Amino acid sequence: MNANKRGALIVFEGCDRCGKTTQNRQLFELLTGKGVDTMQTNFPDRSTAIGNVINHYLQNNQELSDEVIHLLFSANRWERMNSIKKDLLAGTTVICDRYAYSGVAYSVAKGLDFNWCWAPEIGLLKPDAVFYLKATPDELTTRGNYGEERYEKLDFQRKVGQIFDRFSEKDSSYWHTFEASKSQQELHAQIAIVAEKIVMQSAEKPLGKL
Ligand code: DGP
Ligand code: NA
Ligand code: NA
Repeated sequence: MNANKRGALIVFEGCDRCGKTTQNRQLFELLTGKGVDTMQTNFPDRSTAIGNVINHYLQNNQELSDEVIHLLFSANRWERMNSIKKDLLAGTTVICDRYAYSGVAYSVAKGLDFNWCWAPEIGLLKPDAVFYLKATPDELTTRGNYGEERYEKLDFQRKVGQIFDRFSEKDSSYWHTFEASKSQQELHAQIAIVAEKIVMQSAEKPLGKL
């Protein structure tokens, strides 16, 4: 690829079980198939030392205060920033499952202050686009067969969804909302159209910060 052109940072956000991981993979396969140098990543990154603590917390094997786990999730993003930045500048498009918005949504849903939650995310790389897979409350009910992890409870997921809705209104210049209730194929087709535009446009723009 042209060494002067950077890759795009594309983030998927949404409640648990919204279909994000599948869409992330399908987008990766599509872009790669079209010759776009692309990599996939996700947060939390459970492979690091901090990620290991987060993993124990999510599996309910370790109790931590809401503030402490919040800062660890944020630190887990910060510890990956230099390498993601390097990839983007080398021309690789990075598709990321969850980001700072999950950080805020899950903690605000517990009752923490929105601005306090956002503060440690300030300065992270700014996504060129956030693809929000929005599930209706009804749909969350039918998908309610959640697993064993800490946050997989219906009333909690409803609150998380409300915070994502708030971001999608506030940051509408780069948030793109898709109805998670659509079929996998239909969603993929819609996402693909937007993603290809974002990849082209981002190549010419400087990287931003949150
Ligand atoms: P996932 O691997 O995408 O299923 O994420 C695991 C769980 O962690 C999921 O319930 C969402 C939650 N989560 C992801 N990022 C954050 C974060 O930054 N802060 C908090 N509190 N929870 C998060
Ligand atoms: Na999950
Ligand atoms: Na994930």
